[in-house]
Amino acid sequence: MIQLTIIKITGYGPWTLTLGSDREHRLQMLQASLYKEIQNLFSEKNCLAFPNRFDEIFVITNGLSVDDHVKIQKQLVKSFDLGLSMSIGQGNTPFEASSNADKARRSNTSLSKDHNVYGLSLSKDVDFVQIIHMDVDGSTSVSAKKSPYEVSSLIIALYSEMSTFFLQRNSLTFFMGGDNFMIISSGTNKDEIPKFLEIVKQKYDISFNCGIGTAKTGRDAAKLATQSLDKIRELRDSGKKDTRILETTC
Ligand SMILES: Nc1nc2c(ncn2[C@@H]2O[C@H](COP(=O)(O)OP(=O)(O)OP(=O)(O)O)[C@@H](O)[C@H]2O)c(=O)[nH]1
Ligand SMILES: [Mg+2]
Repeated sequence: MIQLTIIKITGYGPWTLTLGSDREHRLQMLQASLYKEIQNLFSEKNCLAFPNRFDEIFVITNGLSVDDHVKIQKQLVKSFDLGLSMSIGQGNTPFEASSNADKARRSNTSLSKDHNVYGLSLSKDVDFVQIIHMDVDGSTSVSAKKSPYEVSSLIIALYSEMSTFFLQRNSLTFFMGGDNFMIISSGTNKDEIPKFLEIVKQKYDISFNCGIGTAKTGRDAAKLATQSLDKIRELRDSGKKDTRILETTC
């Protein structure tokens, strides 16, 4: 099972209006610092946060109790004027965990009323995360032939393709910057990756390298996924072997 926490700014829409119309620069700074602080506090606990929409952040929180969430919530309250809700969900797949988190918040099922933490009672049987770190092979040479915004447009198209393909397999895709994507995977779709690689090769003439990491916590799984990806590059650059998909398990 995997545990995800969805963090959302509460009452954000009405609050933004109180700032008047010259507000966009302030909202951008607020969103960037909120993401930074959330990544900072959760990564200290071996969790990993994913930039979803800027007012909503997903975190893999395997091993984190309600109390741990409350402690982080108290820290965040000190730094930001805005309220945040935290909805915790567990499930056999990342999609199921995220749906359970969302259901708990919508039905007002609280784990800590005072601190805006929602969720059903938490099972301790949470010990599995699989992350796929996808990275465009040779994006520097792809970029050299296009203008910067054409590169962005291609990355958005690839993101959309990846998100749709993996959501159908109960997995959640996030764009991490540059030519990097991370998929919180359901652990059953490794055999599906070659199918995805074939689609993007055919449609966009793009090749991806896929490092897979499996561990108990989000940070460890991401570390192993990136380690697998670096190993693929190493094998490629040494001319030993052309591998596209590699898995490391702790
Ligand atoms: N989020 C994230 N971004 C990275 C990481 N490594 C590199 N980047 C970003 O990705 C961009 C592209 O770098 P690379 O993927 O190394 O370049 P490349 O030409 O595609 O080279 P190969 O991937 O080795 O084929 C960099 O400019 C960074 O912005 C990473 O581990 N995580
Ligand atoms: Mg690359």
